[in-house]
Order: sequence, then C-alpha cells, then structure tokens
Amino acid sequence: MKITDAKVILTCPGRNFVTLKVYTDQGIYGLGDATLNGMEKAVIAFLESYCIPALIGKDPANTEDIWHYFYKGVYWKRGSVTMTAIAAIDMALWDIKGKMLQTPLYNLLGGKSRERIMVYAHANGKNLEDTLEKVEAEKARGFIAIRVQSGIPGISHAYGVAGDSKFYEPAHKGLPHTEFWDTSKYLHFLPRLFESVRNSFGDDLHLLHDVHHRCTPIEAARLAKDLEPYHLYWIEDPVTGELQEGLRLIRKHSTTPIAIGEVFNSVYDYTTLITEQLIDYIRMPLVHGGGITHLKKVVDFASIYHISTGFHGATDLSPLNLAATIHFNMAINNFGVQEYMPHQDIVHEVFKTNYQFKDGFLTIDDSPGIGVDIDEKKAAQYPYEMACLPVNRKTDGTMFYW
Ligand code: EZ4
Ligand code: CO
Repeated sequence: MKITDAKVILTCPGRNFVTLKVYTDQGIYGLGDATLNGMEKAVIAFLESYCIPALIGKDPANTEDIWHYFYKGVYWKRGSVTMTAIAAIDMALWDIKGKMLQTPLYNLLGGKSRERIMVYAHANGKNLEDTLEKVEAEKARGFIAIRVQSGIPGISHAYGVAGDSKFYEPAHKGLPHTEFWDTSKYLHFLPRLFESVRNSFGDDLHLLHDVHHRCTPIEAARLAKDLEPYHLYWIEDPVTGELQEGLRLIRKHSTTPIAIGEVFNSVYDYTTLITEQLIDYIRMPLVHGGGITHLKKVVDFASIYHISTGFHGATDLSPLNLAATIHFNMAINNFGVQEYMPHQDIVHEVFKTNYQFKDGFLTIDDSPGIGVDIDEKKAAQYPYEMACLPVNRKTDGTMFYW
C-alpha cells in the first residue's frame, strides 16, 4: 500500500478546525486532527510545505517508522506546531490501518480494557450561586465528574468562565482580548467555593478544578492544601509546567491530586514529573502530543509510576481527536478520566461521529479505524475566521500567564 496524496481541510463551523486527509492507492483514506487553537495556519504551513510531499510514496502501514521520520528526521524538534502536525499524520495512518484491517482503532492498541470511559463535564458559573446551579445542571445530565470554575469576586472576568452561550469557547474572533487577574482574591475564594459545592452535593461527585497555570509553586501549595478537605479528583495546571521542579514544593504540602500537561507536546516535558511521581494525571492530548504512537509510549511509561490519564478534551480539539482518544482510553490500563464538552450542533454537520454520551460515560461503536468522517462540501461552507485565546495581565498591568 502506498500514500498517493494528502490534503488539509480548514473549516470554521462556529470555530476553526484543521483536518489532514491522507489518500492511498487502495482507495482507503485516513483522517487526523491538526487543530492548534489560534495557530491553525502555522500547522498547515508545516504540513503543506514539508510533511505532505514527504509522505507521498510511503507505505502507510509503517506508523512507527513514519513517526520517527518526522520526529528524528527533522532537525528542529518538538514544539506544539511540529508535534500537532506529526499527530495529524500519525492519527490518519492509524485510521488507515484500522480500515485496512477492518477493525476499530482500540483493537490495534490492545483491545478493550473497559466498555465505556468516564468523562467530566464543565460547570462554569458567573459567581458562587450561578456555579452551584451549573453543577446541578451537569449532574442532571448524568455526569458523575464535574470541573467547577467560577467568576471570582473582585475579578471582572475569569478565564474559562463562559458568557451566556450554551457552548464553551475561550477564543475570540480577531486578535487577543486582554483579561485581568488577581491571585490573592482567587486563593481566598476557592476554598469557599468548594465548601459550598460539597455542602450542596455531598461526597459522591468527582470534583475537578483548573488553575490555568496561575499560581507560583508556593501559592499552588497553599491552594492544594486549602482544598484538601473537599477531596478533589484533581487540580489541573496549578503552576506552569515549564518549571517541572516547582511541583516538588506542592507535593511537600498536600495530597490533592495533580493533572498537568495540556500545553505539553513531548515525553521530555514529563520526565521529572513522572519519575519523581510529582503528578497523578497526564493531560497531553493525542492531537498536540505527537499522536497515538507517541502518547502510547508516554502513557505506558506513566503507568509504571501509577500515573493515569486525564487528557485535554475541550471543544477546540476536533471530534476526530475525541473519537481517537476514546479508542485510546478504551484500550489502555491506566485510564483515569476524559474531559468532555459537547461540540456545537453545526460541528456535527461537518464531522460525522460514532461516539455517544450516556450516564456520565462515553462509548464508541466498532466501525473500522477511528470511525469519524468529514463532509467536505459542508466544511467548505464555513470558511476560516481568525480567532485567538486571550492574554492575561495582573491588575497593575503586568503581563501574566493565562
Ligand atoms: O484553555 O482548550 O482544560 N481546559 C482548558 C481549555 C484550554 C483551551 C485552550 O485552547 O484549559 O479551556
Ligand atoms: Co486546562
């Protein structure tokens, strides 16, 4: 079997998605997600100027060798743009392999370790009362794990807290908006928020929270310690992951579990965190972490240290990534939980999906490969629109992490 051609499909059904379609001489094609929020065109440039011409003529069955061709074979390694492009290629080739062998992707990764995967929902409220209502609404939809984010008294707009829209979308059209942040107000409010959630909903719900990299190590240690009585499933990105050693300080002070890495793209971002057991959950998603071939190695490495998965799964990752992720999570032993937010309805006009949500879990059918298709005519009806994630400043104007 040979790869005869590949192309990029860029579409914006409510938000931008980049899809790689790889064709073979046997009429089978494979699809991979290449969406990197706000940097869509950078990934496309790398795919079109180098990866696609280099793919043509290769045997798509050789997923391992092709992965290393694009990773080891390229002088300038790693980085989100490069690893997203490699992920898209890798996903498309595994999709082809599944279609060629007429079997779902999870079978190629070890078969089923479970029948369904637990997912967590987002409850984003404007203030404490509103957040409690949002938790109630997600619970009523059947979720047993819920990420809780709330507007903070004294902070005009906190990242990740949606406006009135039914759908979560942190990017805005055009250049970045500026948001403002005050860590002391946040650290004061958060324990009160989780105390109220536990008082209202009891001990059974799995509660999660995303810090969005906004604490220093000692602030994060205080937060993790203050939240201990509410036994969270995890706190996410308590500090920026670049400073792997910073996690040691948090661990010294608290048993609140930690999830890190939605902005990571390689196993080398994780080595200290994994080998020193400084985290509990891997967040790096297939689409930004070099695809199935690379993530499988990271996750197997993590399993030796009793670290589980909790992959990033916001709506700026396409349905293709979500479906591939469900297969992956079905197969591995050290699955933890999967982030899940439904895409807008128009996204499903473009992407034909094969997964289903029921009672707090996702299941996937047994169509060959990943099992998701793209309607190119529909995709063409939604042209690209520039959109960016916000930037973040402290209230005195200092640039800060978002
Ligand atoms: O900021 O997907 O855990 N989820 C998140 C998301 C990310 C966006 C970035 O594109 O932190 O809201
Ligand atoms: Co996050």
